[in-house]
Amino acid sequence: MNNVKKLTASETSYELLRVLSDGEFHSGESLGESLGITRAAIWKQLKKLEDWGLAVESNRGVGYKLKSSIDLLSADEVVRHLTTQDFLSTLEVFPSIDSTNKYLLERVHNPDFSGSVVSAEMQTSGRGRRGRVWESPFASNLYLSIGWTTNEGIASLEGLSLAIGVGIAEAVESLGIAGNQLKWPNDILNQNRKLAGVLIEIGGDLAGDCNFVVGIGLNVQMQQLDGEKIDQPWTDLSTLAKEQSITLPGRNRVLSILLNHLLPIIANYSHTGLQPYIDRWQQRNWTANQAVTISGGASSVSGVNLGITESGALQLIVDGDVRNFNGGELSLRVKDGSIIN
Ligand code: BT5
Repeated sequence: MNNVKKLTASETSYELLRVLSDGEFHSGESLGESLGITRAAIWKQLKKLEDWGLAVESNRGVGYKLKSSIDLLSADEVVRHLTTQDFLSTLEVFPSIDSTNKYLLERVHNPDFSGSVVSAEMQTSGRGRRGRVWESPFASNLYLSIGWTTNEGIASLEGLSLAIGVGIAEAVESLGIAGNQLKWPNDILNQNRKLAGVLIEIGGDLAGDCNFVVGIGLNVQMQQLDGEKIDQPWTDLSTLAKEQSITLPGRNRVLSILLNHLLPIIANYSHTGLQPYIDRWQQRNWTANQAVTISGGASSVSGVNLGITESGALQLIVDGDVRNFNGGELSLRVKDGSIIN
């Protein structure tokens, strides 16, 4: 078995939160003792938790508690359930980061870049495509990036975001959740609500080995208030589990399951290409055989959605002709002409 470097950030505030994560009262004295700091220092650390959007209740003479218990990430826990350790070099978990993709893109020259995974409880600048924002509230969802290197050239990665979409959908289905849909090129929906997104970014020098980062945001248990900032319908695993009467495992377990599906796809993609994933993608094609509009910049074309080609292009029937589209975005045109992103 591979010796995976596992690192869970050991910031004092994160350690403090781990003690409080049971949702029970803890006295200032006992918190100070378990962390080896003074009571005054505890108070300072508690303020930091508020920056992460967490409400801490205090009761004179009793101590401090969180509003409710919280399921925190742990690199050890994730690795415990991994069946794909051999693909992994490092797994890092942070309480807060600007963007997990940005973090790995800044480390493409690290010797253990290929096979490195980074995950965080929250992102302060979580990114989507074209400068869009990925809402990333604390300890609610999964935000992760996987770094990899291929010497087969950038062309060998064609269609990878579609294969990743299949991997995410299958991971979610292995939890017992049905009804996932794949929206070309990179969204995972469930009953027309966005559950997850994928952002693949290429780092460094394009001439030599190709270093890339696969970023995934998967909603697990997002508060309504956080979701209000999202300008399209969204959902999360806990809502789906409730709707489908399923018991969901904790976030660490979900993260392991996700990695078990995605690491082999990424590791082998330069050799397999999109071929093994095409049918699995088509089965989940959102708006299959329906009228859609594809838009890129100011221009847009409408046609009937036939699904993807072998190279991962979207195929539409436009005015009786079959046409392939490689860039742009898909948006569904509903009968009254309004657009759902
Ligand atoms: C994506 O972009 O769907 C790619 C999202 C990738 C996020 C991951 S998190 C880990 C890694 N590190 C990063 O910094 N990013 C990656 P796009 O197709 O452009 O979709 C963005 C749109 O999705 C936004 O404009 C919103 O409409 C919607 N959105 C934002 N946050 C969302 C959320 N948490 N759940 C569902 N939809 C969201």
